[in-house]
Amino acid sequence: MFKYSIGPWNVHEGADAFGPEVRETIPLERKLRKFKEMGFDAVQFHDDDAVPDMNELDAEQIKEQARGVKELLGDIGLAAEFVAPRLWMDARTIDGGFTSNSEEEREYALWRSFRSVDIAKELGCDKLVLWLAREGTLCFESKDPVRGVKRLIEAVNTILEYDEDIKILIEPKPNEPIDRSFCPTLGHVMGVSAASCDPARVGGLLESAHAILAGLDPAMEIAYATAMGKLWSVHLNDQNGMKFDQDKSFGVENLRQAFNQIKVLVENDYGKNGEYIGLDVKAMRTQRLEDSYRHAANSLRIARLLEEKARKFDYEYQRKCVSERNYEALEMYVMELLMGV
Ligand code: 3MF
Ligand code: MG
Repeated sequence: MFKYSIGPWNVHEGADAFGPEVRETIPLERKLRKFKEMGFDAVQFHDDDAVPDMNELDAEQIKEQARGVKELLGDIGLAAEFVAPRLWMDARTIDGGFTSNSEEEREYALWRSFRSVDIAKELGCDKLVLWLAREGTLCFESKDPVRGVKRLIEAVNTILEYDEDIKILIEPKPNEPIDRSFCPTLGHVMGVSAASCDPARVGGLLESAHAILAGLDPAMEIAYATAMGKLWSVHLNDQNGMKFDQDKSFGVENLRQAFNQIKVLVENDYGKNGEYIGLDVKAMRTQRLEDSYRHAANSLRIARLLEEKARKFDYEYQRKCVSERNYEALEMYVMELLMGV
């Protein structure tokens, strides 16, 4: 059985690019207690989910607040999986953090990353996730694209040097909010890892929707990073084609693709080193406050049901089909398995 995680941002107020919030903000502690009740094992944090207004605090004050969150987690019975610096919200990161043209802004991005490492250690986890939201260009000619990649690698190295235990998981996404990312897919992440000063501490987090936005099958991305020994977390969700990032409930758009993501994870004993299956899902904007968790519950149920299906996959029949090269029969077997007939 897999262990599952989720982030406080997955219980969302519903604001989008064209309209304001439609649901009230639920306080962190209530969200955490609800996650536990729903069957989650761990929580994923943005740095300022754990320590709000951290820009106003010094390093010691930030650690102290993080210790309070650790106590709360202990009390509820949840682990912390990772911390991610929220590098895309500040006026200083409008044009990227690590790859900004401004030295001052690059320094701010590193400051937030160091503080995120501090928070992670206080929360008892050794994983830092970098979703490189604005590390790319809106206007191609506005940044030197070669230097951009090199700056990203330098930032990764600086964070690795800041703490000898921290592991960096890059969460690639090809676009949105930027147009062209310096690190759009897990293949690129593997390159950054190899070029870093300590490749053993740089891996990836695959988000289904992000792979689909790159025109890739998330199950193949999961397989690729697994083959490299670098799949250290996942954000399972779903996405209806190449449009805005939807963070739909896992499996609701493409059940077979969802099944194959779980199948690859099952086959490779994902979780054997303590990895969690993260669900990075958002409720539809239509939903009322009392339905703030339904999408998360649905995703968890779908993931668990697919886990069961994957565990009873008939490999003997699969081998027979493969030996006869009868892939139509194999495909129909998968469809019937998923349709429950
Ligand atoms: C954006 C995302 C983010 C990241 C999160 C942790 C809001 O497309 O997927 O979720 O997962 O910030 O890095
Ligand atoms: Mg994500």
